[in-house]
Amino acid sequence: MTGMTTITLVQGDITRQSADAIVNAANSSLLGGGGVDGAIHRRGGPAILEECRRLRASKYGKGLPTGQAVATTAGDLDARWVIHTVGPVHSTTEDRSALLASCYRESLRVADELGARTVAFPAISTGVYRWPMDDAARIAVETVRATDTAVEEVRFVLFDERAYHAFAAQLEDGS
Ligand code: AR6
Repeated sequence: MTGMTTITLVQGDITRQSADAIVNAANSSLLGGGGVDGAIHRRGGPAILEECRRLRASKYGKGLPTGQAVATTAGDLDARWVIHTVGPVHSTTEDRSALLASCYRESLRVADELGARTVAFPAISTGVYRWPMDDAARIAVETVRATDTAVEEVRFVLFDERAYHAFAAQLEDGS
């Protein structure tokens, strides 16, 4: 299953991307929120929420645990699937970085199950969940590099210039 995964960076709105799968920085409820989550449900339309509700009524009655990932339709987005993952809230007293790494690894595992070859990720946990951008970029890039996946392109879609440069600095390091 090992292939060559290329990491690319784009500055912009992830809901404008064309990819096999777009990753959502969701919360455990799977029922929407602000940030990337709000944007994905707005632009993707009600089909995504409908499928999320079905997941809550079946496999994820208690919600999707932090660090895990699950796929739904991408609705009206230019993608086949949305992969929802729940990042950890940043803590200054507890190291939750393994959970943040798990979001990337589990999303890629789900992408492999689906047969997705191009996957767009936001900078998970760096918004409402307050993870410092440089550290989040390091964890994201290191985890993708260390993950055995058939995904050919991992595209990080960064909302602003600061996030873009944080990820670019990580790519220059040890690539
Ligand atoms: N495209 C790309 N990146 C974006 C976009 C967009 N359209 N909008 C925001 N970002 P966040 P989290 C950036 O808050 O920290 C939601 O309420 C943003 O600048 O979306 O994992 C969920 O329901 C930041 O760098 O996700 C959860 O409750 C990054 O995406 C909670 O927020 C992630 O910010 C999840 O918080």
